[in-house]
Amino acid sequence: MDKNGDFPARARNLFAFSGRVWYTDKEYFQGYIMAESQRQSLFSAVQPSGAVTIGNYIGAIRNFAKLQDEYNCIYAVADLHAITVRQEAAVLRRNTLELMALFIACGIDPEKCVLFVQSHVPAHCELTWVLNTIAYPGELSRMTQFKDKSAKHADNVNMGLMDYPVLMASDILLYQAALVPVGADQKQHLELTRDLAIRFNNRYGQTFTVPDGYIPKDSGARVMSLADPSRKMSKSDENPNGFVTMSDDRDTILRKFKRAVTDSEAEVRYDPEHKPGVSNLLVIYHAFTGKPLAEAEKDFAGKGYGDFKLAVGETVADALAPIQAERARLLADKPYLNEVMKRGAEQAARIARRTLSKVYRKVGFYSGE
Ligand code: AQP
Repeated sequence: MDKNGDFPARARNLFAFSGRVWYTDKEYFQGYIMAESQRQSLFSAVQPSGAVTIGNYIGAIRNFAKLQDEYNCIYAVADLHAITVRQEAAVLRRNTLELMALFIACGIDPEKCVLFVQSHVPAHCELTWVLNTIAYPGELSRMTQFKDKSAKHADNVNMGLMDYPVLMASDILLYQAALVPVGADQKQHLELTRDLAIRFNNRYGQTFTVPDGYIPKDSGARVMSLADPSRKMSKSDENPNGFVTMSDDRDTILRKFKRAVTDSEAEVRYDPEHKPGVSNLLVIYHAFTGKPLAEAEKDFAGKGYGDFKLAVGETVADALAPIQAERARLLADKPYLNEVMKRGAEQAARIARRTLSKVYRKVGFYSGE
């Protein structure tokens, strides 16, 4: 069945026929149903809290399209999460549309995946309320991201910032996702999602699938800032030289890589502990070329850092060019993007409602039926 709960056109049409065709297609139909029911669901989201970086791309988004033929994939633009730090309304709206276009430009096919904007599906907030009643302030205040963001936004340490991981748990658990493709920075939040799912299941009976993380095995799980390789690359970094966005033009990309912090040696070697800057550039090069790190090192043997940085910058600019062109084409077609997100929200709401009804029944809410 598709995300609307309908059978695909081929199955629908052929199922209605009779005779020889009926027999053949009954087999097709049964095979199709088996394949679909054996598929696991997968959820992930990205915040429209700024221009998406190559860190977000390498750690998360580039995996999204790869997984869409194997799993029932559900991907969201997480605008509810984004407002946990101050956003300008017009900018948030623009970033939301741009992220939707970027998802599609990166190969996510809205015909294969459920693609939607988080605030369009009220069930995310509704489940968050219920999960809040089994989440403890102590565990939420211990989250690294909460501590980091509280320090960074000391004038705006709000309840939403602390509740961020509970909303994230709701995002995932609503869709009974078995897998969650994220970068390494989200590992702690994912652990909390698992804890909440297990806690709820123990208290109220089996309700949620307990999800596993799908964290890139290679070093791309944590891309570091170009300006300070001891910190992760973040789209909300105040220093724009720390990150490369998916929409930076070629000159900007080359300039940022040229300024990237390295070290006082002159050897291109992967050694994250002693050479974090150079190692980070090698990881980025590896992510965009697919070359193993050892082979990437060989490409720059005997070369200076100037040549190395230029080559990494050119590789990234070349790889981003077709994505940027497709994103621009999609952004020029706003009705199409609106249509995709509307359909996605309807599909997501239908799946989410099933889980939410179950949760409401288990906790004892009177349905009125
Ligand atoms: N530097 C990174 N390296 C690898 N993966 C990363 N991710 C984020 N930064 C890196 C992964 O990108 C996905 C989307 O992240 P998000 O937008 O939901 O939130 P975030 O993790 O807080 O990302 P940012 O860029 O740091 O955003 P801001 O600055 O707004 O907080 C996630 O899967 C994340 O793991």
